[in-house]
Amino acid sequence: MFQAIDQKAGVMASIKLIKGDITKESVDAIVNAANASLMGGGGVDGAIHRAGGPAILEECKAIRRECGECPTGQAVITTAGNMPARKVIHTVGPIWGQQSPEKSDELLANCYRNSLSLAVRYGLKSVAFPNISTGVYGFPKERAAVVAVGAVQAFLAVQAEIEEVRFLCFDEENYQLYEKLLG
Ligand code: AR6
Repeated sequence: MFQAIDQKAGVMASIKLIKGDITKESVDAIVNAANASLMGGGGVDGAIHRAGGPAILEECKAIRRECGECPTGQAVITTAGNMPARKVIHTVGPIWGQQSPEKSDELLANCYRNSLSLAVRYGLKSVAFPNISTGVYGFPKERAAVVAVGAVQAFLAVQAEIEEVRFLCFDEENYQLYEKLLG
């Protein structure tokens, strides 16, 4: 376990690194690496919709009707359906190569920041993240890990609400990268 100091409250928010399947995590919210349509897909998005059941897609459809597509870097929230988590926060990572590397970093950091902000707004205290954009969207894994850890640590350093963040690494390469960064 790795810890970040909360400067405002003087309490510690913990960062945990876990190798495994995010759909099995018992946390207040798991984050989904979705696409702008919010209509599901492959990778972790497919796994979350399969494990959570149709209630997630129903809520995604309602969000689409009300708000349209989800822009890159933004986040929305639904039920977690049948999964142990209480909520799913759906965020849309950048597709590597669609903008400059620097802009991609900023958009990816926005995914982590906006997901945590949404969690705070809903009173959710523990959040598990997958390695957003590092699958189908092709973001270089090491670069994405640096952005993810930096964005989460910076967020936790100036807030009092989130108590625990888990990085869920599905593949060994990502796990090793995060271990190096957090160790
Ligand atoms: N638990 C945790 N991580 C997982 C799981 C799981 N069950 N399954 C895969 N991963 P990706 P992206 C990891 O492709 O790159 C979808 O079709 C995987 O090893 O799921 O953001 C969406 O609908 C990788 O490290 O998401 C979008 O169209 C990470 O999750 C598009 O893919 C992200 O890989 C989003 O692409």
